[in-house]
Amino acid sequence: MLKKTLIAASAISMTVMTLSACGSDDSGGSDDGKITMGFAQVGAESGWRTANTKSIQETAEAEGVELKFTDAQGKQENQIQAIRSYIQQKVDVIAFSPVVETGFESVLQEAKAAGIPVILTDRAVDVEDTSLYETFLGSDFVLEGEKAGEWLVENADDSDVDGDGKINVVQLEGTTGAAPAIDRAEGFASAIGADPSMSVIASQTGDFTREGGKQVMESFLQSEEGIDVVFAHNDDMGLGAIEAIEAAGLEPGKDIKIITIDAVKDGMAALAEGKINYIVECNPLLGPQLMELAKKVLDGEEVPERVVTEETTFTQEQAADVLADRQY
Ligand code: GZL
Repeated sequence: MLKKTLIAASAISMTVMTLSACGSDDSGGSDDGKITMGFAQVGAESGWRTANTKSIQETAEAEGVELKFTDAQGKQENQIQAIRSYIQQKVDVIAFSPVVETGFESVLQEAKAAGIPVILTDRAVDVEDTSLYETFLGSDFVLEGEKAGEWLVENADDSDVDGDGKINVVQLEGTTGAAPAIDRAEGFASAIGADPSMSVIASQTGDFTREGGKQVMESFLQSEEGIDVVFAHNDDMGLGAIEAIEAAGLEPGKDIKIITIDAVKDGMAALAEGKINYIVECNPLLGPQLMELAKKVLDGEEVPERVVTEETTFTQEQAADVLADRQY
């Protein structure tokens, strides 16, 4: 199947439809002709994930897709087990957000052998054979990291908080091995490379959780001198860092600048309050596009290899303007 990349509008106008199973005769989809989808979710580690799960569950409900849903609690073995159970149940289509990039090859081969199409959402897998999945729906994480780094380079003057001529950045990484963690770090590093006064002096995973971000930031405040900036791979770790910075008697957003990614409500509130300095949006509302892609795949229609969600960025002033209207 010829595939291509499609930059999808952030909100594809969607007619609500009752998606009907168009798989092969022996597909184990529900008897009443509705599509049966097996979805293996990463977990419930962050505000972004909660919003992502809500979008998928609500859209399935609205569009008459029978959704079998599992929460892997951040464990790859649980995701693999869930996918295997969907294969045994002969669902019409499987979708999941791979907790990490590697280690899914064999279970994807089992799904292919069973004739069940797979759609990747949110996070990508690193596989040789891209025919193991139909399409990838999600963000360009490298671009998200670049946007964060470019803002810092553009705002370098007032980011050298201690005035030593160097801008020392500590990085709170997402889950080790996860596509957003790998790619956001890559994009950020490439962007700040433009300014020789900037460097990442310490970097450690906080596993995308608020508690993880707080604990790692506490250790950085003990071990590192002259921290000017925190770059957190998601809002939740940035919010944890705020707690650690305040507990150390410092003012987040002023004594230490903070840049995060996601733009969930709690992050946007902290941005509007001045405790975070800049947020790069990562859109979790993938439900409508996922159900649309599932219908196309089961109808045998051509789908793009990659559907990249459109996203924006927010300054403190912009956050104050949009906070009341945020959907997540
Ligand atoms: C990004 C997603 C990341 C979010 C985190 O698409 O995979 O996982 O940035 C979430 O908040 O935990």
